[in-house]
Amino acid sequence: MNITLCCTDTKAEPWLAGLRAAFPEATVDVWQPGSAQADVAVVWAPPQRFLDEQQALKALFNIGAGVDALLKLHLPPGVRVVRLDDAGMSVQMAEYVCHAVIRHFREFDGYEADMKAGKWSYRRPRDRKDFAVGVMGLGVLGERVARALRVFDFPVHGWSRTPKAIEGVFTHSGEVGLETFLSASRVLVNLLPLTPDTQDILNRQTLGRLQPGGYLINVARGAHLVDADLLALLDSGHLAGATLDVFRTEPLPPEHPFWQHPQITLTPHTSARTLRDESIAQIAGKIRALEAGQPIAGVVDAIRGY
Ligand code: NDP
Ligand code: OXD
Repeated sequence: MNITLCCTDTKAEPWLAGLRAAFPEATVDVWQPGSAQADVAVVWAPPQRFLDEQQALKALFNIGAGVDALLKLHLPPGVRVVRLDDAGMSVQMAEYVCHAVIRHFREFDGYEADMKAGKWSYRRPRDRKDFAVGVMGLGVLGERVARALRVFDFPVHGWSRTPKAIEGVFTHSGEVGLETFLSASRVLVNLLPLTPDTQDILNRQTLGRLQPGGYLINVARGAHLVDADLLALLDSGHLAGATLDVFRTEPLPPEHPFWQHPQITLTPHTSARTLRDESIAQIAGKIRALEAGQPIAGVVDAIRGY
């Protein structure tokens, strides 16, 4: 077997060492223009030239959960695109989202500012019944996040394309379920994949349906959010704030108004990082399963877009 590695923005050497250790019998190399044809590729943001040259690939393993960037490229015919299926990401996402929800709900930013100013003062406890959290996307990450929020007794709503049942979570699905889902939610967490159906889904109309004092947590993709609509809803007072981990352009350009906005908390696309050892173990297991003709989880449906 011939395995090729093509990772833009990621150091290739440790991945190469891990894959070589997992496949001592195979040839595992970093792709260079003109490299030999490989059977399997492990990629992050590969250039189109890589795919144009590697026309014999049977499987393309993405070292991330989102495949939106990959699906914009012309892929070799018949290649199976496989996304990372948790591999240590869902627990990180649950930590990040619970932290953001609780920080907002308990007004910890306000307390931090008070303490820095030498001010000892209390805020009136808020009722968590008034802080229903809506999780958009109930896949590998969204379901884990919804379950984690339930541990803190927040009312939790979830929205997916097809109907789901998750204990303790009010579930909604499809276009018909969207309006009820949004109007039941005060805090909105986005964990949808970026597809033609979900691009710009966080806009004036949808965010405007959240309960007054709404709060947005976007941890999926920047292109889900219409930036100007978020700013307008913050200015109007309909939304109380936002925590954003992902942006239309990354790194976020220095002149972007999000940087200085007092009601926006930013992090640099770090809510759920790809963990190398877990990812290599998962990918190696799937390559072995494919070799043995067994089915694997995480194969992307290119028509559906995720
Ligand atoms: P999954 O594919 O497991 O889940 C996607 C969920 O979204 C499913 O529940 C699916 O519904 C739902 N969905 C898709 N399209 C629609 C639609 N049109 N309407 C309603 N629901 C829809 O993805 P993951 O949970 O693994 O990851 C989600 C996204 O998180 C990734 O695509 C990526 O963009 C982002 N991400 C961000 C990271 C970060 O660090 N910021 C890290 C990792 C991922 P159904 O169940 O019915 O199919
Ligand atoms: C991913 C990401 O999709 O890191 O895995 O955003």
